[in-house]
Amino acid sequence: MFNRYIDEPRLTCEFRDAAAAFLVELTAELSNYCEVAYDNIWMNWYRDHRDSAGWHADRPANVPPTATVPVVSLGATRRFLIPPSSVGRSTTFIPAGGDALIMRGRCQRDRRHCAPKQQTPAGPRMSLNFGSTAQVNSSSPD
Ligand SMILES: O=C(O)CCC(=O)C(=O)O
Repeated sequence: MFNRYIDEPRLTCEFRDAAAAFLVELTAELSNYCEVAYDNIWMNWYRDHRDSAGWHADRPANVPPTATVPVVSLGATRRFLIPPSSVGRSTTFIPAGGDALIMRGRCQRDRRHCAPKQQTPAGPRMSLNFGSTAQVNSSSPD
C-alpha cells in the first residue's frame, strides 16, 4: 500500500492464474457480466471482526482512468466503506456471504475503500477481488 510494504491485520493470497475449480466458473460469470476479461484473483481471509483492510485503492486497477473491480464476499457479513468524492460521510455497504460488490468507473482512481474492524463479534469472511491484466494494459493514459 502507498508504495511500501506494511503488516496487515488479515491473511491474503493471490491467484495469479484463476484456474482453480469453481473459481473458473465464477471468473467467467463475472467477466461476462462486467464485460472485462478477469484473469487473477486477490483473496482475503478475515479471521474475525478484528481483521480489517485500511483505506486504499486497488493496485494496479487504480492506474487506468476507469476500471471495473468486482469483490465477492463469502462467510460473515462485514462493512465495506467508500467515502464521498468531496465532503460528507462514507457510503456503507454491508455485503453478506454470496454478494458481489462491483466498483466501476473512476472509483479506483478517485476514491479509497476499506473493510474496517468492528466491535460486534463476527465469524470468518473471505473476499475475492477480481483483476484483469487486459483492463490495466489496454487503458490509454490520461
Ligand atoms: O475485503 C474486501 O471487501 C475488500 C478488500 C480489498 O479492497 C483489497 O484487498 O484490496
